[in-house]
Amino acid sequence: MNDKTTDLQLTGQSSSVVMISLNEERAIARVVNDIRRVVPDAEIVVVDSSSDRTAEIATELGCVVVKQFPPKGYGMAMDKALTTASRDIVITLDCDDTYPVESIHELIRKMNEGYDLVSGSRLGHRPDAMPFPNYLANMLFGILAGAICGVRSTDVHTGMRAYRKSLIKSFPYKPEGPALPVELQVGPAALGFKCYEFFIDYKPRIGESKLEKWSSTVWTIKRLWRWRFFFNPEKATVKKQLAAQLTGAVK
Ligand SMILES: Nc1nc2c(ncn2[C@@H]2O[C@H](COP(=O)(O)OP(=O)(O)O)[C@@H](O)[C@H]2O)c(=O)[nH]1
Ligand SMILES: [Mg+2]
Repeated sequence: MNDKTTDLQLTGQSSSVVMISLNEERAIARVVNDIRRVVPDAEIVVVDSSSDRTAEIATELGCVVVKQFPPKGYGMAMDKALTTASRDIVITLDCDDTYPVESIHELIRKMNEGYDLVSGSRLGHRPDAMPFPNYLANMLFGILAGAICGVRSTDVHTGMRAYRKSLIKSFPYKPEGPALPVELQVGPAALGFKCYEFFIDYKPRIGESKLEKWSSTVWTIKRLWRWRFFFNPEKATVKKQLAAQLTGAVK
């Protein structure tokens, strides 16, 4: 790939940046403007379930805004965002200014090296912006991903990732519940998609957190269990179906 092609891709030409939002009117303009500064040519998709002005602001800033109201929860909103994205590389972010937008370039660079999924882990060290109980829980979920699924990841709940659109289309995730990032990390890794993880910074949030800790913990365990590495008929079936799709046996 020549330098010009690489430069063009780093402007976000082949990327959609997708976010979901629940009452993020204080953060949305800053986040969208930061994304535009880093990847001016990227499509920006916002699935909004707010009762405040988040959707109006995102529309004024030229985002593709999909309204999902009343709110259906994290997973259903993220599913809508992932499937609305129209470009080859689909990048997720929170709409709260916590993720380092400049790291989008590293996500794109790694995707251009041929990875199907690139993940920004917040847990290189304990981020000041993450409450200690959340940090411990996230560390534990990473350990459980190894123990239950045989997948190495330090942060299965990060909201900053890049996915190949074809992965989103072919991978049979279940969107219900607040643990979709968990399934979207361990499932593809367990099925043999090419995954890469690097450490990112994590900043203090603008606005109130919408995290439901207990529900999130229960759904995390459920989703890890779905991709458990010891004998698991569901995983074996999905593997066969994917292999058949790839070889053209199933359309
Ligand atoms: N559309 C939509 N967005 C949601 C919903 N729940 C959370 N969000 C958004 O999902 C993102 C992650 O939530 P956040 O409160 O930042 O959780 P945390 O990062 O785990 O603390 C934020 O951009 C929220 O506004 C929902 O039900 N619908
Ligand atoms: Mg957040």
